[in-house]
Amino acid sequence: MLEKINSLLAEVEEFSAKSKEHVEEYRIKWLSKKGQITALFDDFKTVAPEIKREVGQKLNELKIKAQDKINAIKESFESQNDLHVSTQFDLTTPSDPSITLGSRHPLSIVKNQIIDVFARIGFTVSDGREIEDDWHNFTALNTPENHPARDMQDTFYVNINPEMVLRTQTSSVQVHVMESQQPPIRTISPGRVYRNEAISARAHCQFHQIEGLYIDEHVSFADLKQTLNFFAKELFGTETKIRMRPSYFPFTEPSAEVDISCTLCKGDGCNVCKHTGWVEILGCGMVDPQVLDNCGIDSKKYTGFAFGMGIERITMLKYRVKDLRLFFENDVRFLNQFSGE
Ligand code: 2U9
Repeated sequence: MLEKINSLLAEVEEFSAKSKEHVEEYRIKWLSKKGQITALFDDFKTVAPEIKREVGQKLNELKIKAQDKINAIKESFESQNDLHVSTQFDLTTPSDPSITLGSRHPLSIVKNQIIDVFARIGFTVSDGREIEDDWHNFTALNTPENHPARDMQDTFYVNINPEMVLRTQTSSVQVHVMESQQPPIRTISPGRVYRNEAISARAHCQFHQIEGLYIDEHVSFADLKQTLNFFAKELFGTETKIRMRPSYFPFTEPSAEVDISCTLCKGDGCNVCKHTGWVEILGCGMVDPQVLDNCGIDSKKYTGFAFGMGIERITMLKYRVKDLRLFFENDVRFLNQFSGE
């Protein structure tokens, strides 16, 4: 019996197969119910006790080697097959022209352009929550309880306890920033805001803002003006001029509204600028010292400027979009016209 086992061991070691069918043929020959190795296990019962140990070990070795050899050859045929399948595709074939790529939403394109401009002069981006408490959306920003901005007509209230609001401005994000870090702070906050307004071509109950904040020692109105001058030229073209008009916001003092020279008529007067030569793009001002103190920043040591703009408004100006509702309808005939990062 030992002789038979040794001869089969030699056969297994030398075995190589030309095809999957050939391997299967040998699996049946050696290991199936009627196979040679299975038959040897049956004969093993009759082996004399004094050589049983030696024969048993050899028989087990034979069975394991045969199984390993069959499995290894089978696997090598299967991986060759995978390789063959993958090389059936021509990876250089141009893609199906009927599959069109999507494009970025115009509001995202303009938002990213604005972020890029401010990133170039050291502003970071701060994100925050859309459902805010009264302190971060109103009180810290110097908006007293009877201020019209808090009116039910303007603000969406969320009826949970304590009462929360859908943020009406992204400056709430910057209140969190000021509460958690000391100056220098130079950050912008892009995001969606909500106001309870009737939907029309010029207004919506949701829109997008970018608000900016710069706080350090000796920050002045001149810094604000230069920053916004740089921004306007970068976004609308180097020939763009800005002008500032006095205004009022509860969180800034003094406050101003900023116009740019009309991008369409270059200041000569047209329908877009209502024949004034100027178009309003944002609001700004020096952060009210009370707001700094509210957020744990020493207003005797630090000053700061802030500004805020509506992304829809800037996008409408840049791309001459006449109806704000188009931004929210997801009509591909409108969206297809925009490309960019
Ligand atoms: C902090 C303090 C003050 C941000 C500012 C404006 C002026 C402004 C409007 C423009 C059009 C909002 O989208 S809009 O309706 N915003 O005019 N925003 S100053 O002031 C801040 C910001 C953060 C801590």
